[in-house]
Amino acid sequence: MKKEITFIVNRSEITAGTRGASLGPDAIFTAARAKNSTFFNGFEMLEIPTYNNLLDQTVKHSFAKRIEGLINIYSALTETVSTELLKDKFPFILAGDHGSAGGTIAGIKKAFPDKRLGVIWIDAHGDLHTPYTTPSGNMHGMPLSTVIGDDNLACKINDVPTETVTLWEKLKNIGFEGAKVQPEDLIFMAVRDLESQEVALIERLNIKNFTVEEINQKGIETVVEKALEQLNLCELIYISFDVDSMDPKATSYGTGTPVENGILPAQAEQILNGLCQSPKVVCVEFVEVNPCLDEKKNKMAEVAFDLIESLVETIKN
Ligand SMILES: [Mn+2]
Repeated sequence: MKKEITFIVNRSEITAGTRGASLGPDAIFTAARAKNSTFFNGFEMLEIPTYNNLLDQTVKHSFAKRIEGLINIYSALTETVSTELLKDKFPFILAGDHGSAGGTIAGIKKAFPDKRLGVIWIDAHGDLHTPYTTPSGNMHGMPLSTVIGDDNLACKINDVPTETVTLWEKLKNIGFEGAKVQPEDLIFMAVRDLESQEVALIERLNIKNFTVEEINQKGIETVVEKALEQLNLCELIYISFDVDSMDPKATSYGTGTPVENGILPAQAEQILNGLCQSPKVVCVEFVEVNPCLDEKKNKMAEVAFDLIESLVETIKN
């Protein structure tokens, strides 16, 4: 693809339900250094300001916890991602929790408002909740709802206060107003832990999920081909990689919400490298490494680093 990469480091964990994901990017740097690797030397590294101090304060919006901080993160992220894209750079985001990924997507649309954007979301979770449907209020379950323009009111379980609604509407319009991705341009891979509200939305919008079973049956090459084929009409593609897409037994429990029976690291490598063969891929994000929860010392970050190293080779060449 021959693109110059800019790493964007976003040490935020305000949208997760467990603590420690803000240490994820540094755990990945540590994994590299432990191997005496000079991999990260020479790349431009940009940082997004954090609002993790909100975790020390009382929650103001129980159906959209710390949304006031997330708004600031979306603003900074849309600005940084769009600026790098317009400089013809390839933004590679290393983030804490997954909650800010909607800001990355908004940043791509800010740079290229008229281009049709496809999203490949590799994750154990659907991340399609809204303040109206969330059982926990944790916003790492909502990033995709901030970009597809559907609040899933049919599955409403919460009476959301007006002040929260105002901030939610603001969040959805940062960087680019309204829906940024059409449901048919959103593809899930390895999603296997969904709540009933998300299942209903996925069925109503007919969102494709390549399950772990399907990936195992059809093989990576076919799955990559089918995914890119579905995004045929898209001009740009963004890939969001949550490490919990992988099987915790083959990696570790070093992530906020591990789910059994995921894909293997070798499969993740093949999927990521296969997708990034497409010149349409303009941005990749890695999220949810949590070294505080890792029973195998820094294993999850080590796995993530190996994947990043391999993927960067594909993107650069
Ligand atoms: Mn996840």
